[in-house]
Amino acid sequence: MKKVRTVCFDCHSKCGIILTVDGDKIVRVEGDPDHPISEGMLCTKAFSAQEIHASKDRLTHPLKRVGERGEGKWQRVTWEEALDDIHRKMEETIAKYGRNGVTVTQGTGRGSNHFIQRLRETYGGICSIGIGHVCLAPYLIQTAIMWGRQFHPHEAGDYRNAGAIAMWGTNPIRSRQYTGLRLLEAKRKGARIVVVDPVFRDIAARAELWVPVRPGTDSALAFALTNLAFRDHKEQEAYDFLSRWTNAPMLVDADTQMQVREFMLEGANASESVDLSDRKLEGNLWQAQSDMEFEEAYDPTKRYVVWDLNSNGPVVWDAVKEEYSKENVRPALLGEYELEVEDGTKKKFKTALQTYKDYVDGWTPELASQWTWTPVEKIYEMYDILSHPTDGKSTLIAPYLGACMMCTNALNTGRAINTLQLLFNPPIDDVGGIFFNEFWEFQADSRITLSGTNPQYKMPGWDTHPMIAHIYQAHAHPGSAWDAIIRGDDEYGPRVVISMASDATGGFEEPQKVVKALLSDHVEMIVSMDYFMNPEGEIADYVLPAAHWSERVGNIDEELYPDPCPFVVPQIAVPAPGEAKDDWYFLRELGKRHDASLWPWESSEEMQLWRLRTFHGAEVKDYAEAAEKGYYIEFAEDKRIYRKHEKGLVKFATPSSRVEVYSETMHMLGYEAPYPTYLDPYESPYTQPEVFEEYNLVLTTGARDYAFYHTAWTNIARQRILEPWPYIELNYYDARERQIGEGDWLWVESPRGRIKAKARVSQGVNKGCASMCRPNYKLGCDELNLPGYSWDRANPNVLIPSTEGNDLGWGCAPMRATLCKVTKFVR
Ligand SMILES: Nc1nc2c(c(=O)[nH]1)N[C@H]1C(S)=C(S)[C@@H](COP(=O)(O)OP(=O)(O)OC[C@H]3O[C@@H](n4cnc5c(=O)[nH]c(N)nc54)[C@H](O)[C@@H]3O)O[C@H]1N2
Ligand SMILES: Nc1nc2c(c(=O)[nH]1)N[C@H]1C(S)=C(S)[C@@H](COP(=O)(O)OP(=O)(O)OC[C@H]3O[C@@H](n4cnc5c(=O)[nH]c(N)nc54)[C@H](O)[C@@H]3O)O[C@H]1N2
Ligand code: SF4
Ligand SMILES: [Mo]
Repeated sequence: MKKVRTVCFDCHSKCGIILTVDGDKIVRVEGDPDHPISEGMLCTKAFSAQEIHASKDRLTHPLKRVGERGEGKWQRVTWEEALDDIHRKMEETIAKYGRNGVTVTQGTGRGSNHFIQRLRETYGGICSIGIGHVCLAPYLIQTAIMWGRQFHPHEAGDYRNAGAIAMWGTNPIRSRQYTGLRLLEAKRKGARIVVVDPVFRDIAARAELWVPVRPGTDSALAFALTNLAFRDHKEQEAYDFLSRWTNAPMLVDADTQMQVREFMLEGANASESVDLSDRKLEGNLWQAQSDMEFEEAYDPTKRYVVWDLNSNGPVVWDAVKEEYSKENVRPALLGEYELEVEDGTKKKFKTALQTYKDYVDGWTPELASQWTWTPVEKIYEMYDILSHPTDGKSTLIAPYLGACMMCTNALNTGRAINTLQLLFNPPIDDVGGIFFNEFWEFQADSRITLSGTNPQYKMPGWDTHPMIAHIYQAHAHPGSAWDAIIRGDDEYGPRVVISMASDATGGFEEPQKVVKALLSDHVEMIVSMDYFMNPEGEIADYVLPAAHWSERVGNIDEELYPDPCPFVVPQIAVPAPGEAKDDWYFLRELGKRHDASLWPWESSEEMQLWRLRTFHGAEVKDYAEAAEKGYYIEFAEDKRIYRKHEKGLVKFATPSSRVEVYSETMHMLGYEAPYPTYLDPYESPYTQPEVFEEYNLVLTTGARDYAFYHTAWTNIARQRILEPWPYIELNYYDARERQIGEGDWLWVESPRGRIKAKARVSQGVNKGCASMCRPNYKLGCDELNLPGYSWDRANPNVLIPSTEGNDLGWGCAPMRATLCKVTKFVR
């Protein structure tokens, strides 16, 4: 018997865990009390480690298809044979069709994000069909545009020291347990908690106020709260940050919606004049921003104008030097000011913040209540709580997947909530506020990812959703990619699909289309690497067995921890079944076949050690020594430097070098205005009333369950027993109107298709709304005699459109706001 300290990676919480092992068996599972984040906490999934490790369903050897696609006839092959063949096919296909010919599909990060990108770059920069159109990327991109740096609330929010907290479309008790821990600690210290969610879930039971919303309308709620904040002159309380570090005071030309530049003023140097109507955004701005090289060709002057209350006249903000043209400036945040312009006439200009205020002035709580289906008194009550944090501490607003990542108005909702947050004057990069952690820069470091090695190119969807597929070049827009495959598009349609730790038939919207694409003659090779035979694997050409976290050292590399931010050194506790390998092995061995010099490591231990030494300065002689130490605290605790922006250590890499509450970039990318505006969901009672006549419930899909990590573990008895059947949550009155009772089997239908689910009826669902959780129950559980439903019979994504109703630029699919109907299932 031995004890092994390692990391659970059955979700992003990555709790520290100690396994007691007897031979190849895990006999005991304990939380690691010394782990700096989880502090000994584990959830139920961790306790299934032995069941997962020893599951009879595990893939044990590489398999090659011998029968027809999907026929289920396989031949065992060696890793060498599989890797050689996959490599050869990739080379041939890239030579014939170019870089879009081969794609990697990705679900959530499972510890290989950087090395997947390295593999893509190794092969000349191949395509990726990732889940970044939803998940956290819509939040990161929104902060990258607004703040010029990326963060998300679960890592950046210092909840423990806040006095009021809004958990807005996020349920960390299930989804990110360390935030849950921190939230409960905040509550014990007196913090006031508000939860915004169409469904009353566990986290709402811990809150002072539950604010139900109609899915997909959170921006309206944000505008109403902003409206109230302006009524209370909250911008004056936040004056220091807003005036000094944001572009709120910059003057705006109402005719063009552009910020006023110095050259537009009377007496300015006319030779510096630029034609602002002819601006283009190109290249990989995401990379450029993280490299702090964000020089936008369309405005080389970068000299903006603000109104100085001290001198009662205009002053120029030089965004390159980051200074005003004179000393002792006190910028006006709100108001309208008259300036002499080029032709000598006078013209009035409002500040950027005033322009936004004018917009939200129309968004009274009463109006918002009509759109959001939130009782108006709840909006006032929420505002009151956020305005009165306990002991005068900070107010933190944490929006996540439910609010601003998976609906038609996703990016603008994120920006609206972020702007609201600024009006509550949180400490910026300081205790109780929003921390600037550094791991995003580190994650994108080109020494790991090799990003920038290959020239930019156009991925599928670059024309319809330019932000994701071209300008920020994160991933192809999935719906466009599947369409390109179905069309047999030689330029944009991938022919080889490699799915590692990703089941394309489970994670993406409208899997009918995904499967049609994968089964078409245009796809010449599919590779699936998983723990189990998943539905995509069933139609693949190669199925490769993956090692679980208890059996591997690789795959633990996303430093997405809050404060502190440790780099944790995992250890192998038990041998992987058969020839199962960790994902880094696959990436490394494939990468070597193309260019061995880019993959100089012999093992995943070496890869971890390299990272540890290169990025964390660890001086260790070998892996055993690193593992003995276990944790390397980075960027936090006593190493944390506060208010880095004030010390020049952090830049806001935006065109104005300031946090942009007013974003010309967003406007240039096709959004209605430079400030956030409202857009009702594409398929809603108001946008499509004729569809609503039949499909008369507003549906949100994908809320997390304790028991499952996305679609994984429905075959593991210890997990499945917690949620044995697919279910849909309905409001009690909606159920009664339809004569539906608890536990009834229902058809859940949308204009795209139908699936099965059992009714779960309560008053904890906003009336008129319905919710389905994420697992699609693809695998059955023999031990409990419970069925599996493959990809098409209980998977809520069947109901979601893949190209319609997406967020304009980023292409977020409307997974959290469409319409459905429910009818009793007649056997
Ligand atoms: N309708 C709807 N759809 C959603 C969402 C939603 O809220 N609503 N959420 C979206 C989001 S945010 C995300 S991130 C995606 C996630 O989607 P995915 O990450 O694609 O999740 P899964 O469908 O579980 O597919 C992952 C597969 O990888 C396997 N696997 C798990 N860990 C590993 C590993 O370490 N190595 C290997 N090789 N295999 C592994 C699992 O067994 C599983 O079959 O789903 C998205 N889809
Ligand atoms: N156990 C477990 N943990 C996970 C995962 C998992 O599969 N299982 N997946 C991981 C991944 S990849 C991610 S991205 C995170 C997601 O983390 P979270 O965003 O915290 O989790 P979700 O449960 O997807 O969504 C949170 C809440 O949003 C609500 N919601 C739905 N629609 C709306 C809406 O329109 N407006 C508002 N305000 N709320 C809405 C849902 O009812 C739900 O309670 O979870 C991670 N953690
Ligand atoms: S699955 Fe549970 S124990 Fe494992 S990392 Fe996530 S929260 Fe922690
Ligand atoms: Mo995600």
